[in-house]
Amino acid sequence: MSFFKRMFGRTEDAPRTEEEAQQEEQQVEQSLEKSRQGIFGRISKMFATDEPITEELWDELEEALILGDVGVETTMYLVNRTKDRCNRHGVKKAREAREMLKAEMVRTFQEYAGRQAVNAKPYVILVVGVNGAGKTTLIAKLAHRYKTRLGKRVLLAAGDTFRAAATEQLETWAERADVPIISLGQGADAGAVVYKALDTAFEQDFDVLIIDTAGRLQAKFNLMQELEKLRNIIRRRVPDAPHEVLLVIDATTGQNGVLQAKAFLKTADITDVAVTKMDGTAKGGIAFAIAQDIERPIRYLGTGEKIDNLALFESQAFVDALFAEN
Ligand SMILES: Nc1nc2c(ncn2[C@@H]2O[C@H](COP(=O)(O)OP(=O)(O)OP(=O)(O)O)[C@@H](O)[C@H]2O)c(=O)[nH]1
Ligand SMILES: [Mg+2]
Repeated sequence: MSFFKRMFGRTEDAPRTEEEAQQEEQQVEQSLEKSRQGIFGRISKMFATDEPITEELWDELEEALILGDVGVETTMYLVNRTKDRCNRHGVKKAREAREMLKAEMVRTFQEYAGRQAVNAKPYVILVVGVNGAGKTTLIAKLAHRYKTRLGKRVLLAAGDTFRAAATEQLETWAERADVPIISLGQGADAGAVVYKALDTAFEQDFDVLIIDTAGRLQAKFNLMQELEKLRNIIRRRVPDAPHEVLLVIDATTGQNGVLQAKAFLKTADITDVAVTKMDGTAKGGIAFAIAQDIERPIRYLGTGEKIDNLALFESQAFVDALFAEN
Protein backbone atom coordinates (compact mmCIF):
# COMPACT_ATOMS: atom_id res chain seq x y z
CA MET A 1 0.00 0.00 0.00
CA SER A 2 1.35 3.37 -0.92
CA PHE A 3 2.08 6.16 1.50
CA PHE A 4 -0.54 8.26 -0.28
CA LYS A 5 -3.36 5.85 0.34
CA ARG A 6 -2.48 5.74 3.97
CA MET A 7 -2.38 9.51 4.24
CA PHE A 8 -5.75 9.88 2.62
CA GLY A 9 -7.44 6.85 4.13
CA ARG A 10 -10.23 7.82 6.45
CA THR A 11 -9.28 8.04 10.09
CA GLU A 12 -11.65 5.22 10.93
CA ASP A 13 -9.95 2.98 8.37
CA ALA A 14 -6.38 3.72 9.30
CA PRO A 15 -3.96 2.62 10.39
CA ARG A 16 -3.47 -0.63 8.60
CA THR A 17 -0.02 -2.09 8.85
CA GLU A 18 1.68 -3.03 5.61
CA GLU A 19 1.22 -6.66 6.58
CA GLU A 20 -2.50 -6.28 7.21
CA ALA A 21 -2.96 -4.51 3.91
CA GLN A 22 -1.13 -7.33 2.15
CA GLN A 23 -3.23 -9.95 3.89
CA GLU A 24 -6.36 -8.18 2.74
CA GLU A 25 -5.09 -8.00 -0.82
CA GLN A 26 -4.47 -11.74 -0.68
CA GLN A 27 -7.99 -12.32 0.59
CA VAL A 28 -9.41 -10.25 -2.23
CA GLU A 29 -7.33 -12.16 -4.73
CA GLN A 30 -8.50 -15.48 -3.32
CA SER A 31 -12.11 -14.39 -3.28
CA LEU A 32 -11.85 -13.57 -6.98
CA GLU A 33 -10.52 -16.99 -7.90
CA LYS A 34 -13.81 -18.11 -9.45
CA SER A 35 -14.11 -14.89 -11.41
CA ARG A 36 -10.60 -15.34 -12.78
CA GLN A 37 -11.34 -18.91 -13.77
CA GLY A 38 -14.46 -17.68 -15.49
CA ILE A 39 -15.10 -14.57 -17.51
CA PHE A 40 -12.19 -12.43 -16.39
CA GLY A 41 -9.62 -15.08 -17.17
CA ARG A 42 -11.22 -15.32 -20.58
CA ILE A 43 -11.02 -11.58 -21.13
CA SER A 44 -7.42 -11.58 -20.02
CA LYS A 45 -6.60 -14.30 -22.55
CA MET A 46 -8.51 -12.57 -25.35
CA PHE A 47 -6.17 -9.65 -24.94
CA ALA A 48 -2.98 -11.61 -24.29
CA THR A 49 -1.62 -11.15 -27.78
CA ASP A 50 0.38 -8.62 -29.75
CA GLU A 51 -2.12 -8.83 -32.61
CA PRO A 52 -3.89 -5.62 -33.57
CA ILE A 53 -7.21 -4.88 -31.91
CA THR A 54 -10.22 -5.69 -34.10
CA GLU A 55 -13.90 -4.78 -33.96
CA GLU A 56 -14.51 -8.44 -33.29
CA LEU A 57 -12.36 -8.26 -30.18
CA TRP A 58 -14.39 -5.31 -28.85
CA ASP A 59 -17.59 -7.27 -29.50
CA GLU A 60 -16.20 -10.26 -27.66
CA LEU A 61 -15.20 -8.04 -24.76
CA GLU A 62 -18.67 -6.57 -24.63
CA GLU A 63 -20.26 -9.98 -24.56
CA ALA A 64 -17.87 -11.25 -21.89
CA LEU A 65 -18.40 -8.27 -19.60
CA ILE A 66 -22.16 -8.66 -19.80
CA LEU A 67 -21.77 -12.36 -18.96
CA GLY A 68 -19.57 -11.32 -16.05
CA ASP A 69 -22.48 -9.36 -14.54
CA VAL A 70 -21.06 -5.93 -15.33
CA GLY A 71 -24.49 -4.98 -16.67
CA VAL A 72 -25.34 -3.71 -20.14
CA GLU A 73 -25.06 -0.02 -19.46
CA THR A 74 -21.81 -0.18 -17.51
CA THR A 75 -20.39 -2.53 -20.14
CA MET A 76 -21.11 -0.08 -22.96
CA TYR A 77 -19.65 2.70 -20.88
CA LEU A 78 -16.47 0.75 -20.11
CA VAL A 79 -15.96 -0.47 -23.67
CA ASN A 80 -16.50 2.96 -25.20
CA ARG A 81 -14.19 4.63 -22.75
CA THR A 82 -11.55 1.95 -23.34
CA LYS A 83 -11.78 2.45 -27.10
CA ASP A 84 -11.39 6.22 -26.63
CA ARG A 85 -8.44 5.74 -24.35
CA CYS A 86 -6.79 3.41 -26.87
CA ASN A 87 -7.29 6.01 -29.59
CA ARG A 88 -5.94 8.82 -27.45
CA HIS A 89 -2.86 6.81 -26.57
CA GLY A 90 -2.36 5.42 -30.07
CA VAL A 91 -2.71 1.88 -28.75
CA LYS A 92 -2.96 -0.74 -31.48
CA LYS A 93 -2.01 -4.03 -29.85
CA ALA A 94 -4.50 -6.08 -27.88
CA ARG A 95 -2.08 -6.55 -25.00
CA GLU A 96 -1.80 -2.80 -24.54
CA ALA A 97 -5.56 -2.38 -24.83
CA ARG A 98 -5.92 -4.66 -21.83
CA GLU A 99 -4.01 -2.11 -19.76
CA MET A 100 -6.33 0.61 -21.04
CA LEU A 101 -9.32 -1.49 -20.03
CA LYS A 102 -7.90 -1.99 -16.56
CA ALA A 103 -7.27 1.72 -16.18
CA GLU A 104 -10.87 2.50 -17.15
CA MET A 105 -12.11 -0.11 -14.71
CA VAL A 106 -10.17 1.47 -11.87
CA ARG A 107 -11.50 4.88 -12.84
CA THR A 108 -15.08 3.59 -12.75
CA PHE A 109 -14.68 2.89 -9.05
CA GLN A 110 -12.96 6.13 -8.30
CA GLU A 111 -15.80 8.26 -9.62
CA TYR A 112 -17.51 7.86 -6.30
CA ALA A 113 -14.47 7.59 -4.11
CA GLY A 114 -14.58 8.43 -0.44
CA ARG A 115 -16.11 11.28 1.44
CA GLN A 116 -14.46 13.17 4.23
CA ALA A 117 -13.67 11.37 7.43
CA VAL A 118 -16.02 12.08 10.31
CA ASN A 119 -14.67 12.28 13.80
CA ALA A 120 -17.58 11.63 16.09
CA LYS A 121 -18.08 9.80 19.33
CA PRO A 122 -19.96 7.62 19.26
CA TYR A 123 -19.45 7.10 15.54
CA VAL A 124 -22.82 5.69 14.51
CA ILE A 125 -23.05 3.18 11.66
CA LEU A 126 -26.43 2.08 10.36
CA VAL A 127 -26.28 -1.13 8.33
CA VAL A 128 -29.05 -1.72 5.78
CA GLY A 129 -29.81 -4.10 2.92
CA VAL A 130 -32.24 -6.76 1.72
CA ASN A 131 -32.64 -9.94 3.71
CA GLY A 132 -29.79 -12.38 3.42
CA ALA A 133 -27.38 -9.82 1.96
CA GLY A 134 -24.94 -10.41 4.80
CA LYS A 135 -25.65 -7.48 7.12
CA THR A 136 -25.30 -9.31 10.41
CA THR A 137 -22.11 -11.08 9.37
CA LEU A 138 -20.65 -7.82 8.13
CA ILE A 139 -21.44 -6.13 11.43
CA ALA A 140 -19.50 -8.81 13.27
CA LYS A 141 -16.57 -8.34 10.90
CA LEU A 142 -16.66 -4.57 11.36
CA ALA A 143 -16.86 -4.87 15.13
CA HIS A 144 -13.89 -7.21 15.10
CA ARG A 145 -11.97 -4.85 12.85
CA TYR A 146 -12.65 -1.71 14.86
CA LYS A 147 -11.80 -3.49 18.06
CA THR A 148 -8.69 -5.44 17.16
CA ARG A 149 -7.16 -3.19 14.52
CA LEU A 150 -8.13 0.22 15.76
CA GLY A 151 -8.52 -0.44 19.46
CA LYS A 152 -12.01 1.05 19.49
CA ARG A 153 -14.71 0.29 22.03
CA VAL A 154 -17.59 -1.05 19.96
CA LEU A 155 -21.25 -1.49 20.88
CA LEU A 156 -23.77 -3.37 18.73
CA ALA A 157 -27.51 -2.77 18.54
CA ALA A 158 -29.85 -5.62 17.55
CA GLY A 159 -32.20 -3.48 15.46
CA ASP A 160 -33.57 -6.41 13.47
CA THR A 161 -36.37 -7.27 15.86
CA PHE A 162 -38.62 -8.82 13.22
CA ARG A 163 -37.01 -11.97 11.95
CA ALA A 164 -37.09 -14.90 14.33
CA ALA A 165 -33.61 -15.63 15.73
CA ALA A 166 -32.13 -12.44 14.27
CA THR A 167 -31.22 -11.06 17.68
CA GLU A 168 -29.76 -14.39 18.80
CA GLN A 169 -27.67 -14.50 15.65
CA LEU A 170 -26.21 -11.08 16.37
CA GLU A 171 -25.69 -12.04 20.01
CA THR A 172 -23.66 -15.05 18.94
CA TRP A 173 -21.55 -12.89 16.66
CA ALA A 174 -21.12 -10.27 19.41
CA GLU A 175 -19.73 -13.00 21.63
CA ARG A 176 -17.29 -14.10 18.95
CA ALA A 177 -16.18 -10.52 18.35
CA ASP A 178 -16.12 -10.01 22.13
CA VAL A 179 -18.15 -6.81 22.08
CA PRO A 180 -21.29 -5.92 24.06
CA ILE A 181 -24.73 -5.78 22.48
CA ILE A 182 -27.99 -4.02 23.22
CA SER A 183 -30.91 -6.27 22.47
CA LEU A 184 -34.56 -6.22 23.50
CA GLY A 185 -35.40 -9.47 21.78
CA GLN A 186 -37.65 -10.43 18.92
CA GLY A 187 -40.82 -8.40 18.53
CA ALA A 188 -39.46 -5.39 20.41
CA ASP A 189 -39.65 -1.94 18.85
CA ALA A 190 -36.48 -1.43 16.80
CA GLY A 191 -36.64 2.27 17.68
CA ALA A 192 -36.49 1.42 21.37
CA VAL A 193 -33.41 -0.74 20.80
CA VAL A 194 -31.67 2.08 18.96
CA TYR A 195 -32.66 4.60 21.60
CA LYS A 196 -31.30 2.45 24.39
CA ALA A 197 -28.11 1.73 22.44
CA LEU A 198 -27.45 5.42 21.91
CA ASP A 199 -28.00 6.10 25.61
CA THR A 200 -25.62 3.32 26.55
CA ALA A 201 -23.03 4.48 24.02
CA PHE A 202 -23.00 7.96 25.56
CA GLU A 203 -23.17 6.81 29.17
CA GLN A 204 -20.41 4.24 28.78
CA ASP A 205 -18.26 6.19 26.40
CA PHE A 206 -18.28 3.85 23.42
CA ASP A 207 -16.35 4.88 20.30
CA VAL A 208 -18.43 3.10 17.69
CA LEU A 209 -22.07 2.02 17.62
CA ILE A 210 -23.11 -0.38 14.85
CA ILE A 211 -26.83 -0.89 14.30
CA ASP A 212 -28.25 -3.99 12.63
CA THR A 213 -31.55 -3.58 10.79
CA ALA A 214 -34.18 -5.88 9.32
CA GLY A 215 -33.95 -6.93 5.69
CA ARG A 216 -37.59 -7.84 5.45
CA LEU A 217 -40.59 -7.01 7.59
CA GLN A 218 -44.02 -8.52 8.00
CA ALA A 219 -46.39 -7.53 5.25
CA LYS A 220 -48.14 -4.89 7.30
CA PHE A 221 -44.94 -2.94 7.90
CA ASN A 222 -43.03 -1.04 5.28
CA LEU A 223 -39.28 -1.55 5.49
CA MET A 224 -38.40 1.87 4.13
CA GLN A 225 -40.73 3.60 6.55
CA GLU A 226 -39.19 1.68 9.42
CA LEU A 227 -35.70 2.70 8.34
CA GLU A 228 -36.83 6.29 8.07
CA LYS A 229 -38.21 6.06 11.58
CA LEU A 230 -34.92 4.66 12.88
CA ARG A 231 -32.99 7.45 11.20
CA ASN A 232 -35.23 10.04 12.82
CA ILE A 233 -34.76 8.52 16.25
CA ILE A 234 -30.99 8.57 15.77
CA ARG A 235 -31.04 12.13 14.48
CA ARG A 236 -33.10 13.41 17.34
CA ARG A 237 -30.49 12.12 19.75
CA VAL A 238 -27.38 12.89 17.62
CA PRO A 239 -28.13 15.50 14.93
CA ASP A 240 -25.29 14.58 12.55
CA ALA A 241 -25.81 10.82 12.90
CA PRO A 242 -25.88 8.22 11.50
CA HIS A 243 -22.36 9.11 10.38
CA GLU A 244 -22.28 6.18 8.04
CA VAL A 245 -25.15 4.36 6.35
CA LEU A 246 -23.71 1.20 4.93
CA LEU A 247 -25.68 -0.55 2.20
CA VAL A 248 -24.86 -4.25 2.05
CA ILE A 249 -25.13 -5.96 -1.34
CA ASP A 250 -24.70 -9.68 -2.00
CA ALA A 251 -22.43 -10.14 -5.04
CA THR A 252 -24.08 -13.46 -5.88
CA THR A 253 -27.49 -11.90 -6.50
CA GLY A 254 -26.36 -10.22 -9.73
CA GLN A 255 -28.23 -7.45 -11.51
CA ASN A 256 -31.39 -8.20 -9.61
CA GLY A 257 -29.59 -7.64 -6.32
CA VAL A 258 -28.39 -4.25 -7.51
CA LEU A 259 -31.93 -3.35 -8.51
CA GLN A 260 -33.25 -4.30 -5.08
CA ALA A 261 -30.47 -2.42 -3.35
CA LYS A 262 -31.34 0.70 -5.30
CA ALA A 263 -34.62 0.90 -3.42
CA PHE A 264 -32.62 1.91 -0.34
CA LEU A 265 -31.03 4.89 -2.02
CA LYS A 266 -34.10 7.07 -1.82
CA THR A 267 -34.97 6.60 1.82
CA ALA A 268 -31.82 5.61 3.57
CA ASP A 269 -29.28 8.26 2.52
CA ILE A 270 -26.64 5.66 1.81
CA THR A 271 -23.06 6.86 2.30
CA ASP A 272 -21.08 3.69 1.52
CA VAL A 273 -21.49 0.21 0.11
CA ALA A 274 -20.22 -3.17 1.29
CA VAL A 275 -20.20 -5.98 -1.26
CA THR A 276 -20.42 -9.40 0.39
CA LYS A 277 -19.86 -12.97 -0.81
CA MET A 278 -17.35 -12.00 -3.46
CA ASP A 279 -15.88 -15.45 -2.85
CA GLY A 280 -19.18 -17.06 -3.82
CA THR A 281 -19.50 -15.77 -7.36
CA ALA A 282 -17.69 -16.24 -10.66
CA LYS A 283 -19.11 -12.91 -11.75
CA GLY A 284 -16.97 -10.39 -9.93
CA GLY A 285 -17.98 -7.90 -12.59
CA ILE A 286 -20.99 -7.13 -10.44
CA ALA A 287 -18.78 -4.71 -8.49
CA PHE A 288 -18.67 -2.38 -11.52
CA ALA A 289 -22.43 -2.44 -11.90
CA ILE A 290 -22.79 -1.68 -8.20
CA ALA A 291 -20.37 1.25 -8.32
CA GLN A 292 -22.13 2.73 -11.36
CA ASP A 293 -25.71 2.12 -10.32
CA ILE A 294 -25.51 2.91 -6.63
CA GLU A 295 -23.18 5.89 -7.13
CA ARG A 296 -21.53 5.47 -3.76
CA PRO A 297 -18.03 4.30 -2.89
CA ILE A 298 -17.56 0.59 -2.29
CA ARG A 299 -15.91 0.58 1.08
CA TYR A 300 -15.64 -3.07 2.07
CA LEU A 301 -15.52 -6.49 0.46
CA GLY A 302 -16.77 -9.59 2.21
CA THR A 303 -14.45 -12.41 1.22
CA GLY A 304 -15.82 -15.33 3.24
CA GLU A 305 -17.92 -16.36 6.21
CA LYS A 306 -15.33 -15.94 8.95
CA ILE A 307 -15.02 -12.92 11.19
CA ASP A 308 -11.81 -11.71 9.59
CA ASN A 309 -12.93 -12.26 5.99
CA LEU A 310 -13.22 -8.55 5.35
CA ALA A 311 -11.10 -6.28 3.19
CA LEU A 312 -11.09 -2.57 2.57
CA PHE A 313 -11.98 -2.06 -1.06
CA GLU A 314 -9.09 -0.74 -3.13
CA SER A 315 -9.98 -0.22 -6.77
CA GLN A 316 -6.53 -0.87 -8.19
CA ALA A 317 -5.98 -3.98 -6.10
CA PHE A 318 -9.42 -5.26 -7.06
CA VAL A 319 -8.87 -4.83 -10.80
CA ASP A 320 -5.37 -6.29 -10.57
CA ALA A 321 -6.78 -9.30 -8.74
CA LEU A 322 -9.45 -9.82 -11.42
CA PHE A 323 -6.73 -10.06 -14.05
CA ALA A 324 -4.02 -11.70 -11.97
CA GLU A 325 -2.31 -14.62 -13.67
CA ASN A 326 -2.06 -17.78 -11.64
N1 LIG B 1 -19.22 -16.93 1.38
C1 LIG B 1 -19.64 -15.86 2.05
N2 LIG B 1 -20.77 -15.92 2.77
C2 LIG B 1 -21.17 -14.82 3.44
C3 LIG B 1 -20.44 -13.60 3.40
N3 LIG B 1 -21.12 -12.70 4.16
C4 LIG B 1 -22.21 -13.33 4.63
N4 LIG B 1 -22.26 -14.61 4.22
C5 LIG B 1 -23.30 -15.62 4.48
O1 LIG B 1 -24.55 -15.16 4.01
C6 LIG B 1 -25.62 -15.64 4.83
C7 LIG B 1 -26.51 -14.48 5.24
O2 LIG B 1 -25.78 -13.62 6.08
P1 LIG B 1 -26.44 -12.68 7.19
O3 LIG B 1 -25.34 -11.88 7.76
O4 LIG B 1 -27.28 -13.47 8.11
O5 LIG B 1 -27.37 -11.78 6.28
P2 LIG B 1 -28.42 -10.66 6.73
O6 LIG B 1 -28.39 -9.59 5.71
O7 LIG B 1 -28.17 -10.27 8.14
O8 LIG B 1 -29.79 -11.45 6.61
P3 LIG B 1 -31.22 -11.08 7.31
O9 LIG B 1 -30.94 -10.86 8.75
O10 LIG B 1 -32.07 -12.29 7.04
O11 LIG B 1 -31.75 -9.88 6.64
C8 LIG B 1 -24.94 -16.35 5.98
O12 LIG B 1 -24.99 -17.72 5.74
C9 LIG B 1 -23.51 -15.85 5.95
O13 LIG B 1 -22.58 -16.80 6.45
C10 LIG B 1 -19.23 -13.56 2.62
O14 LIG B 1 -18.53 -12.53 2.49
N5 LIG B 1 -18.89 -14.72 1.98
MG1 LIG C 1 -29.40 -10.17 9.78
